Amino acid sequence: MINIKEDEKLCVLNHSCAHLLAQAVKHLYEDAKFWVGPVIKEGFYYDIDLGDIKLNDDDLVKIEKEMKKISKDGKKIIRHELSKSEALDMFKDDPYKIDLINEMTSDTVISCYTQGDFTDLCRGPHVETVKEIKYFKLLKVSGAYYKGDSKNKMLQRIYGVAFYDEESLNDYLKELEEARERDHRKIGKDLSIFMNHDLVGKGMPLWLPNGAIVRKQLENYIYEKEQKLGYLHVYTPCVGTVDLYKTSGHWDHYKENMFPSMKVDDEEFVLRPMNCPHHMLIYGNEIHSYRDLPIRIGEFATDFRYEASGAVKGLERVRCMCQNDAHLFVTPEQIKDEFKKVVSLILDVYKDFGIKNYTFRLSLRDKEDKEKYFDDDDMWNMAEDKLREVLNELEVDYHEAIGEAAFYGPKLDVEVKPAVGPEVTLSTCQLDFLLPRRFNLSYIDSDGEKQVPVVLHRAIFGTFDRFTAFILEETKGAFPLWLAPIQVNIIPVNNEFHLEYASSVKDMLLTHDIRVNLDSRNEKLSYKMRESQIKKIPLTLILGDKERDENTISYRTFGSNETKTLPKEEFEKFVINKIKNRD
Ligand code: TSB
Ligand code: ZN
Repeated sequence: MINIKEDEKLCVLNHSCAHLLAQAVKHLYEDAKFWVGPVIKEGFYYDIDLGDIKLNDDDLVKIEKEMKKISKDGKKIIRHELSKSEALDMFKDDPYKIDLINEMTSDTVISCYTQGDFTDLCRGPHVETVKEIKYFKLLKVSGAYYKGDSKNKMLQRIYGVAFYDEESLNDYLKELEEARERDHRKIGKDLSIFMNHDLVGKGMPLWLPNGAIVRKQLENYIYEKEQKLGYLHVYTPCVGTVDLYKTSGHWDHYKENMFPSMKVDDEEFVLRPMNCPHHMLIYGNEIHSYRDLPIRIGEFATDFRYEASGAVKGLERVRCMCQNDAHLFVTPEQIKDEFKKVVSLILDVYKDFGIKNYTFRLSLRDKEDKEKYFDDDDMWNMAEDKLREVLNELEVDYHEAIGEAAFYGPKLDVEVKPAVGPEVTLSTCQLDFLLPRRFNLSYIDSDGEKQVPVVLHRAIFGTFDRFTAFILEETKGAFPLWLAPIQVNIIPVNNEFHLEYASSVKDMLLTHDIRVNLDSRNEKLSYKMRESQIKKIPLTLILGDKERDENTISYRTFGSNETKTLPKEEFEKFVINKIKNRD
């Protein structure tokens, strides 16, 4: 998808289009007050205060019409430069602009741009006349807090995009439409995977029965893998005391991502944002020898994070999430080997799911940011060098990103691109010399001396939430057989003659715990077959005279128009193996 920000000419046009939008809004809503209207990758937006008015899609159509009218009038866009006091006077009725002007130093050259009856404060540059802004579209409107702060007033943010020719605009809109079709929020709704409800809260999705099946399959899949690799799985509460998070350092370095605390009797709890502290305590519950290490403590752990309300998104970015988490306690000599094993596991899982489009990011600290990152340069340098070393040895391609580390250490993040919106991290593996120290953890080395273990934090799926969002988009909802909520849909050609045989096939499949639906409704065969496709069920069986008389099964796989026939027993083996092999 094109990035408007990477094309200078398109940037100017989109910026001018933001002004055109503001002018049209002012014509239609004379009390409108304007905050900022920047260009973004996908076009532009403008944040506008319309008092109590909440815009909807119909309003966007009206605004767009007005924009077209202004564009046809073809007024010139003229630049003026002013002093700070002139600017303060000119925009005296516009509190948001006054705010902007006040933030400027007195020697800044302040400029504004006028087109007909509308003037906006702006650095520019702009196109020469509004006539040039011809091929544009307003895309959506949403709420946005003034200055992005939830304590401030909610403004209306209108998004749009502009191009120099009609074809580019149409291509772009088509791509956008395709991305929306692939958006896991749409597919998740169509296939009844999850829902949200205001009474539960923002970013707190409810997994519906179909979603719960997918999640359970994912849990089983990764649990089996981790068990084979020697992980020890635990269950721990999804709260901890404030003191626990003071001990870990989250209270000092991660508080803005946490829900506020709650007092019960003489204890003060928080909903946990991470479960590492709990695992530190489990490790510390016993004395360990170097011979016991690595110790790998795993959990499907529910965590809560205060994500900005504008950032929460379907299952991809939630406030209540379940991590496929583990903390690996190792000796310094074991770091490399264990880290490599985690990377292998990530690659192995991605292969199983056919995930190909991802990048590795080495997330480092920002040395200047002493608030977010604990202050111990030696420890950081050692940890960062160690990670680089392993990545170079593994010969994986990666890029470095400053300021993306966890507060306790650098990490390797695997980044993927959702259908809509910026990249997100799926898997992560993080190196930590800090938490084991803060919890006074130790093991006895071969000389009988106490040593501090090193911890690797890792999540292969990341969270079940985000991973499900991702595979919904990757597969467009057409899950592989082993993962699908309904695996087999049986359609008798005629209920009167074939229902009995169809029921026997259903019973046969049920004995193997296969998730099967028998569609015995009195609907036309073609209708039922179409619906089976819409629901993206991997196998649709069509059973009629021939199948009943010859004890066979005719089936279609999702997305194919070819019907294949197998003897019943062979079909039975075929399905069982396909599921077993997660084919
Ligand atoms: C791996 N303590 C570590 C853990 O041991 C940790 O919490 N790391 S994390 O902060 O990077 O989160 C782990 C993974 O959770 C991320 O890689 C990402 O895939 C997923 N994740 C993080 N925030 C969200 C969110 N708001 N919604 C959905 N998934 C999320
Ligand atoms: Zn952790």
